[in-house]
Amino acid sequence: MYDVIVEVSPPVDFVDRRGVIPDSERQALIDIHPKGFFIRHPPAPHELEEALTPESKLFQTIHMGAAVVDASQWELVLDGLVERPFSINLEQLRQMPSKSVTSFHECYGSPINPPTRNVWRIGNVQWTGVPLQYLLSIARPDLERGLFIWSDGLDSGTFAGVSADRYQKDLPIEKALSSEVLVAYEMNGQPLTKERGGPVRLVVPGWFGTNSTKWLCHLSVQATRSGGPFTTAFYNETDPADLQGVRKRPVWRVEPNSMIVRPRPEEVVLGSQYVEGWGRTWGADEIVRVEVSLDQGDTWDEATVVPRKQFEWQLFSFRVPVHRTGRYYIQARATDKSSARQPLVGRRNHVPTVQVWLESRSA
Ligand SMILES: Nc1nc2c(c(=O)[nH]1)N[C@H]1C(S)=C(S)[C@@H](COP(=O)(O)O)O[C@H]1N2
Ligand SMILES: [Mo]
Repeated sequence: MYDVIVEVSPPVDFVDRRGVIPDSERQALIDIHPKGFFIRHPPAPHELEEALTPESKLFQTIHMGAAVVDASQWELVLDGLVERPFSINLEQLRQMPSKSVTSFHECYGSPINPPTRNVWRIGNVQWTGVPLQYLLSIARPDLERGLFIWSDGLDSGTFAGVSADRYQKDLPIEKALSSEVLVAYEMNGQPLTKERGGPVRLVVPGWFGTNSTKWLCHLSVQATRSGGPFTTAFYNETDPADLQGVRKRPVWRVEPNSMIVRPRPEEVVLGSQYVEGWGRTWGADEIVRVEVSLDQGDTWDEATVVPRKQFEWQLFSFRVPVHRTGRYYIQARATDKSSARQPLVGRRNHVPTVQVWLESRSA
């Protein structure tokens, strides 16, 4: 069930956290600036052409304000239901075995609105840092009782009328122990900026961005889910599998999704035999199939999908024969390896539509 925990000896200079003052790691916080909710929207899908999204085109989501952190004071505490609680500084973290994971990065969107509108807060980047699995192998969690790992950010403030002394999320220990989850200090080969959650953030590939705690300072193995607002009041949604619409589930795994990059919306496509294009598709599980429709879902043609490496978004391309010129509505629908498929309407991940005009070349 879990990836194997190998025995790792703690470097001698680790601070043993037993008996250390609670929350002392929060002293690395200098300020919250600017305060309050902040979204930087990504450009439209047809402008997200790069395989690896540059920093300038990657969205940002900040609930309570951006933490200004003194990197020289920064500490990461790992405690809770573990045999060897410890803390490390930035230098010690950087000396540990690191790895890079390329992953799509997607924001769930507003945790307050119902998830029916397609929101375009998506990108694909490379993260570098220490596998959380490695840090846990030093701390040695009690896997009988420790079912979750809580992560704290240094930020505090108010979001949607709710005050919180920290941004706190939780992950089931199975996900925390899978090899892709990183305690990251670089994105696209550059140190994390303040707005990205620097100096250090959690990265949870395959799961919604909300789980990737920025300005990380504390990880704690716990028996239950976290009781903070970002795991209770916000970021639980109605489970679409419950026909009564009652059961809730945490906003964790990303459902299959796709975007059409080419043609562009309202593009006039020349030629009278094919509609060609490409896009990106992603989800918690690898996407194994993308179908394209030009007739609002009556018929679907197979697109070609590039197999996934790590957790990156996947390229799909299509060339659908047509028999007339005029207006077309292009839709793309992704299916993942567990047969989960994008719905046509009514969910945040419902199929995108791009309208184009086909004109014969001689026109
Ligand atoms: N500490 C902290 N971590 C956070 C947030 C936050 O407000 N505070 N926002 C979360 C949300 S909802 C998303 S989508 C991602 C966004 O990461 P980015 O701004 O680097 O794109 O960070 C997550 N981690
Ligand atoms: Mo988000």
